[in-house]
Amino acid sequence: AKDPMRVLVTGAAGQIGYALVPMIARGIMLGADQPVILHMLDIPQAAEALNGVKMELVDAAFPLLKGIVATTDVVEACTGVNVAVMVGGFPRKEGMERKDVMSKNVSIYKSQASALEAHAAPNCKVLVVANPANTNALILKEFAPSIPEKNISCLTRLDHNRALGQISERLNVQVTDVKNVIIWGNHSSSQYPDVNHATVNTPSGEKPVRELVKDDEWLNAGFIATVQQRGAAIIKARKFSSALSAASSACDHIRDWVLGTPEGTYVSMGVYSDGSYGVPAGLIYSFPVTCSSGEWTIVQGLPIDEFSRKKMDATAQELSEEKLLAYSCLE
Ligand code: NAX
Repeated sequence: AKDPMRVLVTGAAGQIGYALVPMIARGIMLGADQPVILHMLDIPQAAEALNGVKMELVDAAFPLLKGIVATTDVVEACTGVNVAVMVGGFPRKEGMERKDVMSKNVSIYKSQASALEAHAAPNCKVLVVANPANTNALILKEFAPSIPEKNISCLTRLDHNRALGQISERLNVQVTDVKNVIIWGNHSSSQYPDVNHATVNTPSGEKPVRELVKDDEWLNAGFIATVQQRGAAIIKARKFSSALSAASSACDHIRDWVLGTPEGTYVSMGVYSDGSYGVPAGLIYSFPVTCSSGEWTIVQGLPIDEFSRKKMDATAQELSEEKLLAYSCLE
């Protein structure tokens, strides 16, 4: 039998945490043959709720779950973890300035970066979910200089999956037959959901999404806006933000990263830009990637048309501004 892997979930007493920890304990993130020890962190005000989540995990008697650490101590939470899913953060509240929210999250991600750097297992993989996800991941990277930058990412897989879902609904095909949509840039409404390289598996072979949809106006406007605004639509409908889909997508992100993507399929991950596709180096930006042997690689050489270029640049610009704002909070 495999040795257990330790998986940290911060903000584990929150909504996404409540959906995510049972998925991890069931083997959805790391595989049905991979035992896990869950590390759950939250803040002292949420300690009682966190303990309740721990009680439910015990009550569910998950065969793969070999241990539970539920704590408000960041060092205890980070010690020995192989995977860290950072869901905890400070939400934007009514009337708060962007700078105030950024400042709270910069200080959280700065201190959690130091704890991970000092106490996580070597080669720990980090996924930041909490918003502003790309910039929180960048701060985490800056304050954990000994963690390789390849090990720090942010979640745009939910946006990616939303794009797959929209295409599958539109064409009335199985979501598993649609692939290679791309989310470029920020996990915000400036993101660019791109279908120019996406295909559908049909009885007569793989066909481009554009050829099957035959409605460029929808693909260039309605589709993009729906994916960009989906988070807001969920809040409007449910009165709470996306949780089960965020948790499921976080599992997809880690599973593909650790276990690899299928041949010929790429997925979207927010990763440290090396300047590929003219995206400024030094931003955490969502790219199309393939994964193998626990490492992601940006898909190279995709042709980019003028429409895409503008949208990719606009979301990069927003990320550069967020980065400046985050740095101004450090002063
Ligand atoms: P909740 O408010 O339900 O949960 C957040 C939890 O984090 C709370 O239990 C809170 O006590 C805890 N927390 C706060 N500060 C902490 C700290 N310093 N250390 C540890 N825990 C801390 O929010 P939820 O709906 O679960 O969303 C969590 C985050 O995910 C938010 O920032 C949200 O904006 C972000 N999202 C990101 C998505 C993505 O695709 N990247 C999609 C879903 C979601 O909106």
